[in-house]
Amino acid sequence: MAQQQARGAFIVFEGADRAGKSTQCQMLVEHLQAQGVAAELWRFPDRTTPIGKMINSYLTSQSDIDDAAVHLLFSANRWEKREELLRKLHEGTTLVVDRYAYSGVAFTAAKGLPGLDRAWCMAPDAGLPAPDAVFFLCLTVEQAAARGGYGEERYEKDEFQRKVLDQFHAMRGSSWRVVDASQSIDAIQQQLREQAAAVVARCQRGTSPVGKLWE
Ligand code: ADP
Ligand code: 2DT
Ligand code: MG
Repeated sequence: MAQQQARGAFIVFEGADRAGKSTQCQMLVEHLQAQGVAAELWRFPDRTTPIGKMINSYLTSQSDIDDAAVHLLFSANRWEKREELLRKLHEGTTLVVDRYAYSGVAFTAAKGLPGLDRAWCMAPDAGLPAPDAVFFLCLTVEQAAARGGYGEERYEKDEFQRKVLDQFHAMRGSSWRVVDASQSIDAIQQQLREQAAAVVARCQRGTSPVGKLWE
């Protein structure tokens, strides 16, 4: 039988651009810390590493990178953080992560390029640590548009965002909690806190080892 060990929870936020991921992640981490839960906010891409700097340069259109190659860079950016991520979880730290491999698959598959279908997009992330829960903040492109204009980054266009949303919906699995992101910031946060508390408690009991994508 697998050894039982208390650990931190691995919680991922996904959703459309401007659905409120960054706002809610930040609030959830502060709440968990105030409750005495060791918790850290992470995000992907992690733009601070050498690979992350290449990704940042691509997203801000300072460089062009082949679509397949940049997809592999986004995945490599997760693999380079794998050891630290697992160490933190096993030390008991809960990680609240702003985007993960689901964004990786959704954004590249949404390009609709020959050869880069969903199966191809999923392959490089296979075997990465799987989150204990994915909080999907669900908002239409029209609702998101009411929150103000896009920034300057690549991918921030209505038509493309619609295709990304279709890809996300096609990937919804059993660990996903879909939250109506059109509610007030506080109402959403309340629901997330309840869901997160259950996930954190389950991981603290030590009965669920960290899984692997895409098993
Ligand atoms: P994301 O990280 O998903 O792109 P942000 O958290 O950066 O989204 O939020 C995008 C914008 O929408 C910000 O200006 C934020 O203040 C606003 N916002 C976030 N959540 C809500 C909400 N529930 N209702 C209205 N505006 C929101
Ligand atoms: P933000 O920093 O605003 O979240 O934007 N992306 C992200 C990918 O194309 N592939 C990935 O693997 C990940 C994690 C989504 C980051 C942008 O990068 C896109 C929007
Ligand atoms: Mg954000």
